[in-house]
Amino acid sequence: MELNKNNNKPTVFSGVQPSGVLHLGNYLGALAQWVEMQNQFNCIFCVVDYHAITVKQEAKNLSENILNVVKAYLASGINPERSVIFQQSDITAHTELAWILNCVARMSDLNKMTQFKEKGLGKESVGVGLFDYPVLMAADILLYNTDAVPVGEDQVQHVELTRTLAKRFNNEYGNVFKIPEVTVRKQGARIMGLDDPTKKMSKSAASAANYISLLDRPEAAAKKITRAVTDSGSEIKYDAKKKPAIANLMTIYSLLSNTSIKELEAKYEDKGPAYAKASAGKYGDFKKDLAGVVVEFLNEFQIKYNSFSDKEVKQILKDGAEKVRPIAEATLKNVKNNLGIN
Ligand code: AQP
Repeated sequence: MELNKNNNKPTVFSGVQPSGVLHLGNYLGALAQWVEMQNQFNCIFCVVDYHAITVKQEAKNLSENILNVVKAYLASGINPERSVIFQQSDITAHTELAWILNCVARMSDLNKMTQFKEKGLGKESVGVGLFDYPVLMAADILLYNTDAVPVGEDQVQHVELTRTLAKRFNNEYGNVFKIPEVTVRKQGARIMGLDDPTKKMSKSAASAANYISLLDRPEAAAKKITRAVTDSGSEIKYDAKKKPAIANLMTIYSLLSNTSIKELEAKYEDKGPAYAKASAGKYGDFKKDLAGVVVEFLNEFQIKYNSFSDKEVKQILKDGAEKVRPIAEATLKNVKNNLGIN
């Protein structure tokens, strides 16, 4: 891949933390969007391992999860011939730039971020790394002259902070950073928990009933769909406010089966109250079909996922680091020049 050399394509940068097995929310909110972008952009996809350690990780799990995230990228359709895949900690410029941006960020900027508050909820204290996570994310993005950052809705606030820090640095020390735009999918930007449609699907959720992991056994995933919380009533109608659980299930169904919400509403129009009397119960027909769609998706995904060896993945990460290192180092050099510390 040429990366900013022989083409005028804009650059996309995004990443996933290797903090556990990826779930349908990660896939539908982020990875599926990345796959679509590969044609129009120079894409750089990172495994953000330094972000993962903002919450305690077991060393053995972390090293496995790093490789597993890459396998999930590949199984989703990220093509290493067209996109660069690399590991954040392989490029030291990320942590160097994060320190510099720490000196540009204000406590008041970070205090506005909601993620550390949510993740710190119920804990005695919050780690400095978790509080500072958005600054490291800003460094990740800004090192690569990024034009667009495709993320799920929960990360939008962090990309906005990135823009603030980049503009502030440019104003105070001279123009170095390109100001990136955030891109969020219209549908799927916030997949909610199956056990609680008021909270986002999350890999660190307390209960496995919250999420469908991309590596869940398909039959187990089907059970999770059957047991997913639903709303009162029995109509299959998209209404995110009044029927958040059904709206969430419809979003998953729509994206995985490439069927519009309108088509789904039409398909299940007569299957509400009448069907409720049948054995499968309320929303039964809809959930049964959705379970089938999820099973089919997971079967296909997991066949691809299991076809990649650790050796192959390590080579992809090594090649990726070699491709991005010169870009990161050039940006860092410009930053240091402007600061007077080269
Ligand atoms: N529920 C979600 N719906 C849509 N998109 C989502 N993303 C995460 N959850 C959802 C998007 O997935 C990408 C990678 O996320 P991450 O690894 O950076 O972790 P996260 O955003 O903190 O959420 P997770 O995956 O649930 O991890 P934990 O529980 O460890 O915090 C991002 O683009 C994110 O927006």
